[in-house]
Amino acid sequence: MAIQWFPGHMHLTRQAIMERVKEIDVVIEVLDARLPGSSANPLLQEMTGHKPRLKILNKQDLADAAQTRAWLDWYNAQSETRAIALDASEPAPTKRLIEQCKLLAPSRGGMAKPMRVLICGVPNVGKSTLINSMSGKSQAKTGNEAGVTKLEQRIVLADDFYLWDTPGMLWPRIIVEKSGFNLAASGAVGRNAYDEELVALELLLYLQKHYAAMLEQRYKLGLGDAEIAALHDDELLALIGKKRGAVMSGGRVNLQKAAELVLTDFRDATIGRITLETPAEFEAWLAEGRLKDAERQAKKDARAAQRKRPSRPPRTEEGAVARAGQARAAGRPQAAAKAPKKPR
Ligand SMILES: Nc1nc2c(ncn2[C@@H]2O[C@H](COP(=O)(O)OP(=O)(O)OP(=O)(O)O)[C@@H](O)[C@H]2O)c(=O)[nH]1
Ligand SMILES: [Mg+2]
Repeated sequence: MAIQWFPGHMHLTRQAIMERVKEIDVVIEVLDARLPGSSANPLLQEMTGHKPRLKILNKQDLADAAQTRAWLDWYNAQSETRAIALDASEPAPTKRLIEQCKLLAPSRGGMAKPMRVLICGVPNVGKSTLINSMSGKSQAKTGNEAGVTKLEQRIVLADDFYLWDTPGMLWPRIIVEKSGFNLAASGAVGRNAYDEELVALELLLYLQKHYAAMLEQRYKLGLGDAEIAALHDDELLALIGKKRGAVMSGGRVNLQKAAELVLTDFRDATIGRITLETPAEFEAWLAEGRLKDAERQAKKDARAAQRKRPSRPPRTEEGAVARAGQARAAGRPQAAAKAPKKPR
């Protein structure tokens, strides 16, 4: 099951960003520090890749600190990319961000050439919250669900520094299946676009492997790391449901309720500070996703070519003469073979 969510307002955002980016000096791409690779929008890269860009690994307070460092090192080792980590508890990120923007666009500044910055990223990643803490006012609407900001909004940070808040945007086809799951687990996908149980199971699969001790700590399963890792994800979800009282009459575990509990516990870091992908893991998923996508495209092209090909070979004069010969040999009357008329 691939998770896809690209509602109408995202189409409009895509067009708005394409227009706006022409007059922008720096693009700030807000990523989720728990899933930096999966929350990097390839569409955005395509539309804004020619502009200086700063990546912010936001919500670092929820992510695994060691993994955030690994991601920052990975990004900052790439040419033309600057990345910093941030979270909403930083009281005044403005100074740090303005410094970074000036490094990226040194010719901008002053009333004649104000710095124009576009803030974009996937839904619910904290763009509007960041803008509010930068401006020191609640100018942009925020909320803990995907799709709060619906329209682009300009915020004047100083006479020579403008920011544009944009609605969260995903992309029309998420080819890395794991990214769809991670985005849904983080809260970047609309509630009706995914199955909570499947997303929770996929999340548990990763946590079993990388954060088993945290699962034990949170859910008091009475199991060691290796035992947790060896459980089937279905069994683990049922066990968590039982421990947390998600039980229906008759004693059966309510798996939907258990899934919701796990997702909420992950989203607010009650399980602990967790990152769902390393740079190497993400690169491997991306390579696999691209391969599958190329195979899918090749099959689609082959089907289209088949549809275009005529079902019978076109009738040629030589073909008709040959068919007439075959009919004669078979003792059928020649008229049945419908030999072509000779030109007069
Ligand atoms: N823990 C934590 N929560 C954050 C942080 N930044 C934002 N949030 C919360 O994340 C939720 C989404 O924040 P918004 O600023 O509305 O996100 P957005 O990117 O503007 O979302 P859309 O407008 O839907 O695209 C809110 O509940 C914020 O309080 C952060 O650094 N850490
Ligand atoms: Mg917003």
